[in-house]
Amino acid sequence: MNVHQALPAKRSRALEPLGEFAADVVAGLTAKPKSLPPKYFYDLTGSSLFDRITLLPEYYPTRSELSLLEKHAAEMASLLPAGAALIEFGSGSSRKARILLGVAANIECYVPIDISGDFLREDAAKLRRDLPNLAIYPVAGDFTVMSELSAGIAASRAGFFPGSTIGNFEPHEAASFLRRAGEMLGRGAILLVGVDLAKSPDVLYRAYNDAEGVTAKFNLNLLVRINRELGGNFNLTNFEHHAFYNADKSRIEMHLASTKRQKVRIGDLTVDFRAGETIHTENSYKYSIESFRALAQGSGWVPVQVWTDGLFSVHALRNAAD
Ligand code: SAH
Ligand code: AVI
Repeated sequence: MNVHQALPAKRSRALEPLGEFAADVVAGLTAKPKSLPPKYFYDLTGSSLFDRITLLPEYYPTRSELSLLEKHAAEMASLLPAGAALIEFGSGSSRKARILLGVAANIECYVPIDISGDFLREDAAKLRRDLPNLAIYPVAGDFTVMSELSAGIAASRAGFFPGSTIGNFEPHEAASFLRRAGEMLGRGAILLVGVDLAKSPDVLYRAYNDAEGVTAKFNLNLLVRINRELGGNFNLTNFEHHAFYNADKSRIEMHLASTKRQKVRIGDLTVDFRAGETIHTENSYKYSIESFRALAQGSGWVPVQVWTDGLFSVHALRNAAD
């Protein structure tokens, strides 16, 4: 597991040597069009802001998925083998895993993987207090760079990838992720994946443009993080949250739009912005049940079962690859 490394706060004005965060920021802000990878939303503040998003009236995906899990957890758990290790990709506050763990006596240990290391450690401490009989092995790192898990983790593994975090990948990246997850979990393994569904553009628009402005704060926190960790001087009042549904690509796009022509410094790098120019910060792809099944089948997985309320879906997939 490649543990996420960023430059320590204000350490280097010259951005040398480049940590992974610094290198990705330089690459993204010198590219045309400008973009930044969404995985950098999640420092301690970003993870807490995401938790607030999940409670917003407009953000239906979490409510939908929680109620699907509450209704069908026993059936989902019955697909997992005895003595399984449950590996969660992007565990956040583990709220959804708690539902499965509550009914699945067949789960021997829980392995939450998350890039937001401080948040992950706090969450694991709470889980250990609440579930003292469960072995918990948190892994702080990037789940797109997965290598072998520690040998101590049970050989029969099940994967859990809720939240529609898979929608934050480009479809070809989602396919590569599914292939790598298959290698990590082993032949015959079950993967439970939460996938948001395409629906009315108005409902989608509101989910990413909440009235309270929490999603805007979540998006802008990326600039706060660059200022703090990489010595940037973004003035937050000169950038706006933009989120809209791109129907051709079946995805919500999030951007940070420069409200005027300006220069921003990040260490020694100077970045020019035109008025209205944006940094593309996230895509959130929306699938149909059939389009997601086709993606999974093309990546070595056999669809076993799907649970849906029409807004959101949870798929059980079985790994068919060697
Ligand atoms: N599973 C939770 C949280 C979803 S939010 C839920 O369903 O509510 C997405 C989570 O994935 C965040 O906790 C974020 O820190 C984590 N994450 C995003 N990109 C990641 C990456 N490349 N590697 C590891 N974790 C990542
Ligand atoms: C984690 N991920 C699936 C969320 C989403 O809906 O794409 C992140 C998010 N971005 C804005 N609001 C929530």
